[in-house]
Amino acid sequence: MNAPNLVHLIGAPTDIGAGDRGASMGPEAMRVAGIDRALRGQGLTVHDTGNLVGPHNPWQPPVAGYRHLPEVIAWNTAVHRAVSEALRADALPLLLGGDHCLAIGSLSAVAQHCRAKSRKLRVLWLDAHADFNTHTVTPTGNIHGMPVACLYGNGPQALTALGGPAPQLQADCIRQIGIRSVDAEEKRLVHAAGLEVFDMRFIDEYGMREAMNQALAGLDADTHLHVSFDVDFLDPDIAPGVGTTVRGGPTYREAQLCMEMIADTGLLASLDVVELNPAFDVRNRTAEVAVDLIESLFGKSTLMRR
Ligand code: B3U
Ligand code: MN
Ligand code: MN
Repeated sequence: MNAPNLVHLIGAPTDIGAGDRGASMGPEAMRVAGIDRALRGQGLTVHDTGNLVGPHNPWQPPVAGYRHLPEVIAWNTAVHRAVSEALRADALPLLLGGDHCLAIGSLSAVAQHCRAKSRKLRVLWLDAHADFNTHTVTPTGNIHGMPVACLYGNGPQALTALGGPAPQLQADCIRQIGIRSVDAEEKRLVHAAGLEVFDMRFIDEYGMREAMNQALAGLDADTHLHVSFDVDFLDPDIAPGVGTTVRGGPTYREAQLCMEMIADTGLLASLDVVELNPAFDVRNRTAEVAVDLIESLFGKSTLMRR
């Protein structure tokens, strides 16, 4: 099956799982930076479904290891519904976050769809962080640090079972790329779960090309490829507009190659773009870089490509 030609833009204007306010402005910043025009330029049909609606951010401290759990559940329920609807319409859901807790709703819809269609699923998690914390080990209680754990069945039932009985993801379907900030206890959990991680040490030693070759190995025409793009994946020099900058991330060129190699598979079938925080940005530059990279992810190439 070829990648869909129709894209559903789904705005989720919330910072409910984050440690800073402002990711709620992400969807509008992406629109202002021209996401719609960029995708149309790649020959895609774009349907902007507008913004989902959910509870406001009450900005309260964590309760039993979770900050804003009821609100996070409400937002993810809405995301799950919208992403499921896009997939049913044979469209490619492009979730405009919002913080990374929303990947729980998005990926549980994708995983459910793949199970129903007997399709294989590969997830590329582009991030500075592993997002594998649980309520017992989290240093912050912020649920944007927990989506991968939830998708592996480790979290509150209302989140782990959004797409049917947990776990939504099988242990071997995810590849994490660009990781450079993992909490001490979280690290132990990542090792115990056997996640395949291409951290910055790997990218420094072997290069982005080798990391992506390995991360994309074993795909076939029947694989649904999902990219969860946390904008803090990028080096803060090119992407200051995120809540949790971590120095030493992929450069513009490395990020471009990463996106181009994904595009070359022709298998991209769903996408999250999360953690863009215009409150920390400079003249919307991070949103523009994100749009630029997304163009490459959807196949923009220079003359040199054969
Ligand atoms: N690991 C830390 C920090 C963090 C995770 N994801 C983001 N920040 N964006 C935590 O709070 O769990
Ligand atoms: Mn993340
Ligand atoms: Mn991150």
